[in-house]
Amino acid sequence: MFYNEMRVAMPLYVQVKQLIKEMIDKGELRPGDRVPGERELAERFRVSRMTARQALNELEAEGVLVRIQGKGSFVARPKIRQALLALTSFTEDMLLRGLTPHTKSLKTEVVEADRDLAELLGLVIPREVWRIERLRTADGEPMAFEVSYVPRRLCPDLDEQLRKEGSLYGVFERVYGLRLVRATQTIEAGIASREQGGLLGIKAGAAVLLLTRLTFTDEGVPVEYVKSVYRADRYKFVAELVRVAEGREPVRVTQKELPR
Ligand code: 16G
Repeated sequence: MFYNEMRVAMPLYVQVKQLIKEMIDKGELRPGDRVPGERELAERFRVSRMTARQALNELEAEGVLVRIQGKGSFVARPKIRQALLALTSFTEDMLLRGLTPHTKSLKTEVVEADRDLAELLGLVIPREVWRIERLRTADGEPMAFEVSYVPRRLCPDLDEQLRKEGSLYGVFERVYGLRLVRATQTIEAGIASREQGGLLGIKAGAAVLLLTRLTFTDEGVPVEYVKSVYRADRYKFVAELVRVAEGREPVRVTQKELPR
């Protein structure tokens, strides 16, 4: 089985990995299915248990398989592929994928922005902002935990409107007539705290994606600064990159606009 022309130069564990991936691609193994264990793979493919283990370990590290202690390895569900170019809301993103979005509002309060936040949101006086903590779910599954900061003067009764509408972008656009046109976003690797893990249904210390987004209206007014924690096992971000033509300036954001 291994010694066809294509595969002859590849290390054995890579071949085992490929065979498992092919089984997934062909639908012979579906998300949630148990993958044969080390011993079974070793027997089936006539490789050592160490080779089988290495293949399983790498597939787990790549997020193709999920290992549950004492139970074995299972095919992971495909991650949500989130485009990096479009300025969309969580609600829109989930609906687009045929998933039902839901928001659990954890805390809504008015706070005084500290200096950094005031600078990002372009606030002098008053510096009052809404601080909104929300857990976002799709088909009942926790996906992200978000803390948003919105200048109070732009949205005086945001708490009430959000309770009625559910979608923050919906409230911005439909209630306050704010037209969102662009945002700067950062993405970093992180690990879930115990509290975040509890909310997101993952272990404390599991990989997460930390995002910030600063969103502007068509008049260049900063309307929201958000810090989000996304499950790294459920999300991947996808961007199309274009080579900048000679003599053309790449798109730049000013240092001041760049969220921390
Ligand atoms: C996205 C945004 C968040 C925004 C939310 C609005 C990131 C990382 N997250 O989740 O800033 O508040 O969409 O969604 O940019 P909603 O309209 O469904 O409340």
